[in-house]
Amino acid sequence: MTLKNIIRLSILSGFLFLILPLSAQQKIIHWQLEEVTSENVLGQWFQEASFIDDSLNVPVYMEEVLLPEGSNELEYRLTNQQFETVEVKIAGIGAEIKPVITIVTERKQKKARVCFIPLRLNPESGKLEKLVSFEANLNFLKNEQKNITASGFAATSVLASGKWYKIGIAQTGIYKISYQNLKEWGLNPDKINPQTISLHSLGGKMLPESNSQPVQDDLPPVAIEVIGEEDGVFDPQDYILFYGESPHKWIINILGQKLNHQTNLYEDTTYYYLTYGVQNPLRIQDFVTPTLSATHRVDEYIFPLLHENNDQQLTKSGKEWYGETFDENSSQNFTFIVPNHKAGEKGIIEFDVAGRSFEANSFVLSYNQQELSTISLAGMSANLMTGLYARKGKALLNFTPQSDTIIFNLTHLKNHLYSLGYLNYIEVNVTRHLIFNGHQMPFTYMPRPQTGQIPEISLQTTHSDLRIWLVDDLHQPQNIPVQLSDTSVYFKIQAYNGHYFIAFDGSS
Ligand SMILES: [Ca+2]
Ligand SMILES: [Ca+2]
Repeated sequence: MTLKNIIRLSILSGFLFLILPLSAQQKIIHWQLEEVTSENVLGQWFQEASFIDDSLNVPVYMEEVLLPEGSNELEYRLTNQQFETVEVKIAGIGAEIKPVITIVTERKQKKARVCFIPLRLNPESGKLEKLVSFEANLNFLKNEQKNITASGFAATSVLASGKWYKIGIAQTGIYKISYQNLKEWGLNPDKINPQTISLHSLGGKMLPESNSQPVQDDLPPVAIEVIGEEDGVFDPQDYILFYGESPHKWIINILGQKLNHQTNLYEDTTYYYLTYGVQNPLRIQDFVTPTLSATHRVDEYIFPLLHENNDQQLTKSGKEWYGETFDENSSQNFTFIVPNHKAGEKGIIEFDVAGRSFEANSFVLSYNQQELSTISLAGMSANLMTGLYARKGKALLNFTPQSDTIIFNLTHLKNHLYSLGYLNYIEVNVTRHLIFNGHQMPFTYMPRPQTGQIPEISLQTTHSDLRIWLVDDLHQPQNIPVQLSDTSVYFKIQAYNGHYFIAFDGSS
């Protein structure tokens, strides 16, 4: 079997925590008045604000806490809270301030990101109040040794019983868990009935940014395939296959005939939880092929690529993180590899930048020595107290790839020594021939205007045992029974909307 191994393995058998020394910090929130005044708009801002909550239009407090070695959870409690009344009405603010804590790994460093809206509705007066100071009580929690029965989770959680093994994945793909993997994780596969193995995950969704929105705190099951489970014995050659999805997603955009990237702002890992001893756990089912005749044949697909580094935040009011800086290094190249690109088909490129300069400045994007697009940015005043730190710009355009290797040049043009440019991201969508490449290959079906609704999708390959799963629903992937010709596998599907697939090579 040549499937990808589990990339990042974090095995947590049970969740018992050791508590490291407690620390309390006095915090003050420096509120400032803004010009906006209206009964339903909070005309206030505070220096410590990190971004605006989209749904409530109020600033959000964010704090990042480095986790000490060995600690992987943070408990954050607010005590000695001091409030002042605010004369506005905002629906959706609760009586209590509830921090949302997300553990993120950035540059191999584990951090807890604590976010909350520093507002509450005083249940007695019925008035809105802003938090002006509080004491932050931090408990660094540590996951203890292996093989401890779970405790410490909500009683309603599926995690409350049985033994749980946590698997972290960073890339979308088919993952294989072997007999040997289970042994390495401290399980005894000889004593496990493979028919009772169950996998669970939330699937790497972004947590709602508003703490008034509910967070799903239980883990739905994910359908898996367990090869060799029929006899009820986990033999050394038996294994588990599952579809794991990265927290960073690609979303089919039929109108734009492209895939839109959706970067998860808080996580770069999706966690899957494996357990056993479950009655009727979910298994992968076969997809039911439509009986109607195919309306057209499809042998190409739109392949998306993203260049995005999220290393720095520019504006206090923005959630956006930026990557490369254009300083003295004002011209940089970006390379994208598109195996089997379809010659003559137009690609779509979107790039997003920011400039910080007293004077007008611009970004020029070129391909093959030809200018494709210019983004012009106006100069800005240097008053950082207004929160305006940089001006943003974005462009979407077509280009025609000339080869499988595509190199773009991005140059920041400026007149002032202290002008700085920043790249947010470059997103590229290019048409590829549907030819199986590597050991596994995610692909999508994108409906086009004026085509029928029963495409016959044909994937060129020499593997007679190539498998394809339909993965529209990451909790319920379906196995597609494919037909074979000498050079391809093919199948029909009813397609009013786009579909997500993954092909993988099941040869040993
Ligand atoms: Ca078996
Ligand atoms: Ca970004």
